[in-house]
Amino acid sequence: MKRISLTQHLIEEQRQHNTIPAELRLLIEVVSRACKTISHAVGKGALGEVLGTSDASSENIQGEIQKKLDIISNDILLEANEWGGHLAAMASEEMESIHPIPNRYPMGEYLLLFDPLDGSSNIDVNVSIGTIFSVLKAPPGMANPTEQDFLQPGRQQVAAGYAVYGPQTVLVLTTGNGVQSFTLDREMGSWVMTDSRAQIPEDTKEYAINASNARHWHPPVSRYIDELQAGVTGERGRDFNMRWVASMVADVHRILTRGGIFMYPADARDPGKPGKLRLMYEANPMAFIVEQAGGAATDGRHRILDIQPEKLHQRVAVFLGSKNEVERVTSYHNEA
Ligand code: AHM
Ligand code: MG
Repeated sequence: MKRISLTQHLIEEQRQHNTIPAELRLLIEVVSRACKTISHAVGKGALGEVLGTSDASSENIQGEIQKKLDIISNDILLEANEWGGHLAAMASEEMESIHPIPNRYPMGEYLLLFDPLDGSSNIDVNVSIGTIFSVLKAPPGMANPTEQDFLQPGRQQVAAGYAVYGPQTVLVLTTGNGVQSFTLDREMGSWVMTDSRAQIPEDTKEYAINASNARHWHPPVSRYIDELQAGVTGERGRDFNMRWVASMVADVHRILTRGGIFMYPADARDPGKPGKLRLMYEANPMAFIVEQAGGAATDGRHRILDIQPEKLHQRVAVFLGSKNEVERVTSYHNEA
């Protein structure tokens, strides 16, 4: 088998399609290197004394208790990306405000956003977790980056990806020309392309939702799930299977591999809080990847990539994956 490394892929993309300027290539290489370091820390588990919560008082901006690995991963990404000269600023799910590049380093033209370790509830139980990232261009003429500069709709992303730390460590990437996957060769320390064009089937018999919230769901979600659960004798005329890892990276990775629909809807608990997932760090990068693989992603009514963000840490309802299912549940919302 001819092995194509991440570096070779990026250079060839740059040559053939001109979609990856040199600075963006450098940025992606640095992020992917940071993911290797995080993968290593994750893999050590209790031996590296990296499990558990950081300390009793440590909460992130969302009011969630931070795990040691959340903080370690955040620091790894910040340190790796500060000095390369390709970024103007970063923003993270784990930090209240944006992180401008320190004055001692040159300022580049990109903005990097990340969820350093997604699936925090799975860290201590040895279940797949991951890193999600999104890259935007800084607005032209920007001098000192502010939060406002990050508030661009997801369709303006120039790259997005995730690394999933599971039985294998896999990096999934899009720069707007399809979706490629790279598996970490742990002995060589290199990313090797293992899928050059991921495609999500339009139809599926598998869905993912946290069903413990069923009593809070809005009617369009209940209607859709009831239909799936009615199985072969119901309206859909076939059985559907359910999977829920509770790490978005792992659930999305399964969908990218064999299809499915992933849902984290808004519900009746708190009308001012639309869903759990964050638009800028989770929904946008995943929506970009899913669309590039032939799938669809909506908030129940609108395309996620068209949402104009109002806040850095904004939450959003998410329905993504196999196109025909996403369109169906979206139509139920729009009829209601
Ligand atoms: P996190 O970023 O704090 O880890 O939260 C996001 C995670 C997603 O990965 C996952 O889909 C979801 O939260 C699971 O939520 P729940 O615990 O309600 O099932
Ligand atoms: Mg997350």
